[in-house]
Amino acid sequence: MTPPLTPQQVRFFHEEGYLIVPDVFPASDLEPVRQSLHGEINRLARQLETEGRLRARHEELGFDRQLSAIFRESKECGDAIIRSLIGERGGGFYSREIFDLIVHPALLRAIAALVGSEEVVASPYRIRPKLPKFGRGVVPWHQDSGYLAGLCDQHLIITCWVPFVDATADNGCMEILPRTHRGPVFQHHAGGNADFLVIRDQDLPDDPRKAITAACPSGGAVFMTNRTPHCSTPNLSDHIRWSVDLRYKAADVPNNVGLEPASLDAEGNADAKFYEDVNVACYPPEADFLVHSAANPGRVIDYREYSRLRDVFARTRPSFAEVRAWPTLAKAGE
Ligand SMILES: O=C(O)CCC(=O)C(=O)O
Repeated sequence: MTPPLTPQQVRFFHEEGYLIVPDVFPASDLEPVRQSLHGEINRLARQLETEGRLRARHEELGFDRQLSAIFRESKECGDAIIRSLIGERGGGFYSREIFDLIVHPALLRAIAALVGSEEVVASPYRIRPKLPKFGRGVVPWHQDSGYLAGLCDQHLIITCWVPFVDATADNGCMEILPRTHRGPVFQHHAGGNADFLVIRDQDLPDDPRKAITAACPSGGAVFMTNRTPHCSTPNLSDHIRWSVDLRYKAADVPNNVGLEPASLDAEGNADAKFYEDVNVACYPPEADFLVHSAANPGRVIDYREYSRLRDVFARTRPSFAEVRAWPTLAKAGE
């Protein structure tokens, strides 16, 4: 069993705003997730092939290269697959294997130590296939709180970034600006690269040249706070830099655990009470769920309940409070 985080690691996280743990679990524990994503890519590719939009599935290239070949053959098909995996306003692909990763005991032990609570809530995650030389894979400087409701700014929400390949400067791992996470949520702008939010260099709390390169081997994880500025760099390698960023918090941080619409009409509109209640969550459009509680084990969710909940939220029309409105970046010359 992987040893729990040491007090030194926990202290480092709180002082620096991040922690890289190279050996959270054996890299082989990620194989089921890789296979489940690969299976989904093949399913989507087969569908596009049947519709006559894709000539070949390129399955023989394997998980680390197949999507690039699809993209080279048809940008439209590559985009369709990536959109389906990542989701639009959230959602995206989920599977039992991804759920098993979210509730991996070694990860939950680390999260409990970092949030200082044994009751842990998991929040929406994002799958990131960063293709080689793929402009949209480059994520500009931001704090994750930029994407979350302001009421959660002063709470601790952990981003747990798990690579499915060894993440290096060459294939576009993240960069992190240390010791800058105790301040406010800095000025973000909408309309950064690939429409991501961006903190302009002049609005960063420190010189971006002081950033650390957050390389992390497969089997490890990069933990950050929601106010830790970070970005990710281009993939200059010949393979896809797959990763997922999972999110966790202590159970007393605002959340929508246990909330769901009393009813949904044919268009997916929920009752007013649901929207009122759910809008106190850090990210209302997606479900939070309890993943560890010795105090309330009966409320800890299993995969069946998780998939039911995801489907309910996916069918619910987005009548959620504006999570955050940032000004749009001025174009050059404006
Ligand atoms: O995976 C990446 O390249 C960027 C991840 C990121 O920005 C995040 O997890 O907030």
